[in-house]
Amino acid sequence: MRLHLPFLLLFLPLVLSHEGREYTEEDISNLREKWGFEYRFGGISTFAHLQHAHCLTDPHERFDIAILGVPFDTAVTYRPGARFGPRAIRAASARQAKDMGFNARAGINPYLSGVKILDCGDIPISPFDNDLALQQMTEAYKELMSRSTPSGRRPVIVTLGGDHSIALAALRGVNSVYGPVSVVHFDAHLDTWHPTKYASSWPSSQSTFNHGSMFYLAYNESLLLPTSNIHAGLRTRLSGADMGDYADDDAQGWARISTDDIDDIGVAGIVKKIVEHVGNSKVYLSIDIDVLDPGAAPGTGTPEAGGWSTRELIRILRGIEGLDVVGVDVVEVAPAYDWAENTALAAAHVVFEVLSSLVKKGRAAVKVEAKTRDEL
Ligand SMILES: [Mn+2]
Repeated sequence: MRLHLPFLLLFLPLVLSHEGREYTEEDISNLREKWGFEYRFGGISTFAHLQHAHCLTDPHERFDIAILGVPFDTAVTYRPGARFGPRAIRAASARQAKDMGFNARAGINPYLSGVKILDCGDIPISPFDNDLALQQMTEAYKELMSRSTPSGRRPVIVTLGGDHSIALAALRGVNSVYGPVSVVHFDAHLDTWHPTKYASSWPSSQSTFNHGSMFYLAYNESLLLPTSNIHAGLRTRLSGADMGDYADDDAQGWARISTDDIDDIGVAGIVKKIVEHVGNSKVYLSIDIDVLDPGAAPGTGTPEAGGWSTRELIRILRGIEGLDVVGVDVVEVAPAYDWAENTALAAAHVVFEVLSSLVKKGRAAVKVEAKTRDEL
């Protein structure tokens, strides 16, 4: 140990000379040529190796699409753990990258399209106080939705959840720009439950905000269009001894596609039903990963047996690529219950499909605008 100080002093002049080294542009270009790449399994984990920016604190960083982590899971009715969803989905997206990102189904590479997609990091959210957490999420969404994209529009935020309750804050953000929107909701569960359906003799204001009631709350805040919302992939048990939950859901303006419908009307029938139902309205796309069968996605908070395969969900998402989507979430990935990254991989791929659709639709819109200007 005593030898360390003299030993270090011996090398001090060498260290100082390195600190003082001037790098030419050629030196830097050599360094970049040698080290300026990442293997799929290397690098700091952002979604699909996208550029990271702390968008909430840097209003000058412009983007068309933001990947935003919302690590919140203290509003769940069963298994917690989705606070680790964003980092699991990012890790599982590692094989997605610019140079290997062409989506053959969609005919586009969302990462080589000129559309600026940033990984905006996570919203810092209190795990101790859900009233505060909802306020923090709401402010964060409204802040990011108020930004202008490079082409002067409003950005689309693609959320990595988090439990499903975060959709309330995301819808408030979307509402601050567009007013009420349609919701296309992939889920095994309704999530329109009146908060009193969760029995407690200790009611409180915070307990009304949970991951099975956020669309009920959104309806009561008039964030949804009155009749153009639709669930897809339902197979939940209902409360009580009748169809009362469906009646409540009807009253909130929702249509329902059950998991079993895929056997009767197929992927094409489901796509048709969704597209016809929401029409040209602005759409918030909310994807609870528990819509998938637990065999394909075990890492989730409230698994329900007998769900769709990942392939079926992907094909349905491809089918609805023309919808006017203004906000997206992929939620309820809880990696502690996952098996070999199955759930996180499914979520990462679902995000890839959604990004492909957003970019395709966005580029089409840009082309239309350009043509109009030329004609003038
Ligand atoms: Mn849900």
